[in-house]
Amino acid sequence: MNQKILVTGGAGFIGGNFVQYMVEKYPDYDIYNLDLLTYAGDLTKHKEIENNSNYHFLKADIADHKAINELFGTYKFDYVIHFAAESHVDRSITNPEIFVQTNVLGTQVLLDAAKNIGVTKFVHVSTDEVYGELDFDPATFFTEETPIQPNSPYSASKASSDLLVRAYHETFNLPINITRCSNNYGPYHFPEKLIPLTISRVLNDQKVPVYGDGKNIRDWLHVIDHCAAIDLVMHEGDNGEVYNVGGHNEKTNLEVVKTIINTLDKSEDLIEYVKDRLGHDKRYAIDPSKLEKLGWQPTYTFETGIAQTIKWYLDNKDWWERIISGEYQNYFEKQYSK
Ligand code: NAD
Ligand code: TDX
Repeated sequence: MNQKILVTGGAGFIGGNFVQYMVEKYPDYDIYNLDLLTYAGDLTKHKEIENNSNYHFLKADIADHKAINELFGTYKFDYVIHFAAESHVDRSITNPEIFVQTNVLGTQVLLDAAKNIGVTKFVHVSTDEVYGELDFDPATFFTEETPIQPNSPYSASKASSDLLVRAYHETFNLPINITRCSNNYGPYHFPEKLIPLTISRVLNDQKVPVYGDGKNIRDWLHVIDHCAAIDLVMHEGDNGEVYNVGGHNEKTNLEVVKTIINTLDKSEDLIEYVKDRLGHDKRYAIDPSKLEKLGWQPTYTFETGIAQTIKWYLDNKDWWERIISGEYQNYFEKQYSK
């Protein structure tokens, strides 16, 4: 019988890319995309796979205990790859409650359901932000042994969910892996995040808001390299282990924004320095050597990945123009008028 893979959050950015990657790579697996379709979820991205016989969509809230247990009872999933979350740091500063509801309670509900049916593996997709921040010493990196020290309500909710996943492994022997990836970018990235926000605004000749002095550093990874890492961990990861995911692509925010402006042949005058994010982490940088030993290598450098991504946004204006013309307008005005 085909393996049944439950992908939560498969209508979002990374989960959506992962669903497409899996549907195409594994015709013998049944891929179940479970998503609540919040503001960040969108099914139009799956036009090309929605009629494939190995793709299925289930609409549900991961924090709805009854609905989730019924679905697990009906489908008896073999794997759970858990992406669904509230994912934007700025929104967690203005409205933290939903982050606890979805990221913490939702993860616990899924863990319980997975325990009850006895899955082969539960892969929890987490973030390097649970480690807190690094200073600007380029010789320092987050390893899997770095203490958990989250600074934002978003990262605190992700860290809490990581601890629950770990506890279900220790207490109930649930087979798990936790992945902690650096900042992703690529196709279908929601334009509230720095890279798609910059590309969409520069293409419309609008100012790009840069927080503080623009010198904060993020470690960027193309989303397809993240998908390949999760594919590897799901199949080969040692039970109970945490794997950091990152490709050594550290850039200041200003470097990222200037690269996009220059690639699009626009003026750097579009940069507008705005009030800093509260609790803004200085620097993230991943040591991915544990995952590399498992057999993973990224395929994109930042330079090749950002060129591919900019081209994708040029070729897919319909997708992001529809998003930024809706409720997003209210979000943007509120967020940047502070
Ligand atoms: P996203 O915001 O683009 O997508 C989240 C998806 O989850 C959406 O489709 C949304 O509808 C769905 N969702 C939200 N609440 C739900 C609920 N209660 N029930 C069911 N579905 C719900 O997020 P993303 O950027 O694709 O991130 C996916 C995961 O990867 C998150 O867990 C995030 O913490 C993690 N992560 C993200 C990054 C990054 O750079 N974006 C890096 C490392 C880890
Ligand atoms: O308008 C902006 N101006 C700006 O200067 C925005 C939206 C962001 N920034 C800065 C803040 C960060 O230093 O750019 C950097 C990147 O910001 P985001 O795109 O919001 O990402 P970040 O906060 O680093 O978190 C992302 O990576 C880790 C994802 O949103 C998380 O889900 C993931 O866990």
